[in-house]
Amino acid sequence: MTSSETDLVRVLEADGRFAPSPAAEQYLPLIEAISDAELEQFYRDMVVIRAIDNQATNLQRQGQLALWPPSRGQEAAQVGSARAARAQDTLFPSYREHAVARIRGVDPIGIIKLMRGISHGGWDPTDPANGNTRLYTLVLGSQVLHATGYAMGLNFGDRSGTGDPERDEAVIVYYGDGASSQGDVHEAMVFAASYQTPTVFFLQNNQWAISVPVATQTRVPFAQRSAGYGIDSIRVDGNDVLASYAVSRVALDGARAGKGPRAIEAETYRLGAHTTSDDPTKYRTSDEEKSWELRDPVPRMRAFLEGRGAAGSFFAEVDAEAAEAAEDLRVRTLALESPPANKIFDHVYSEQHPLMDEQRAWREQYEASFEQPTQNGGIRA
Ligand SMILES: Cc1ncc(C[n+]2csc(CCOP(=O)(O)OP(=O)(O)O)c2C)c(N)n1
Repeated sequence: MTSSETDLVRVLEADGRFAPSPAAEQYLPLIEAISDAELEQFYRDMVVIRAIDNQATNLQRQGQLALWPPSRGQEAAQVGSARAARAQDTLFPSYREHAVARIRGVDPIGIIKLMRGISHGGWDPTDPANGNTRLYTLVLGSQVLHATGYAMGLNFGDRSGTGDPERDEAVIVYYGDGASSQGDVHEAMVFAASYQTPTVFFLQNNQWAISVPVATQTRVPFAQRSAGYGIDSIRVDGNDVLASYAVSRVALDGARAGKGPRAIEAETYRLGAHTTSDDPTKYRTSDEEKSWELRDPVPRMRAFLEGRGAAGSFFAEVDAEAAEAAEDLRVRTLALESPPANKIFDHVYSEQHPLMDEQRAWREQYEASFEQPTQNGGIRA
């Protein structure tokens, strides 16, 4: 990697000290304007989602979920960017944007239902309560094309770049370093640059695509790649919530104002496993893990707030809220019931479809065959 530290936007050191990097200079007025209440909210967001994430990981281990992709370590990248979005913006997540989804109003039980295998989507992306958050996408990179197409639609509909910041909309799409090797991401960037769509490409570089290290995915920092498409690109310390917020604010404001697409590469680290099906000890060293634990975004922000004089009672209150949110999720997960099996045919097509009717009927007949009396009068097992 030729990745250089000098172009990285960072304002918080690993120990929470406020020490802006040269690249952070232009963002300082924005960062200094963040209110105390907002700073506390950033911290609260990160702590609560971490507790929810731990709970979901435990639920998977206890057989309640088929799978869970942990977000531990990536909270600052997600919270900063999601808090930077305006209510009218549309967000296209990948599959571990739990903090993003929660901030936009998605109830985490929707993610649980998806990972338990009892829902095809998890939530209704058109319900205003879900803050314009599209569904999780497990096919790597496809949401990047969806986001760019959606952003193109905003241009066609005069919903972006009209000069009215209260109305103008932008799109932010999340994807990973591994996903960036998919053709979809490159096609989306060519298209976005050609048509100047209001898309913000938010790449969380968490250093690994399951067991494939980032050095295999790219020879140059990802921000250089997107710049090569003619897209304004920036690298940010993704474990610094303030830096993530500031670069996302500027990128989204620019996209919304009609200045074309922007790309952000957030340098972060997946502290947990890729998913609960993965064992990272097979491919990464504990030294690497420890070095990133020292850059954990949550204690970093806590140290910053303590340095500004935040009261111990504030941290206790946040911990209590997080514990309550996690417990609430556990209780509601254990109470979930499976939908009727035939529901699987309901949303394959948006309207009734003869093939689905046929398959539904076949399945009903198959189930009923278990109930048919046998010749000796018993019930066939
Ligand atoms: C098109 C496609 N190919 C392969 C996979 C299998 N797969 C799931 S996650 C993953 C690695 C993704 O890594 P990255 O994009 O860095 O995201 P991360 O999971 O690290 O957040 C792969 C190869 C997939 N889901 N979709």
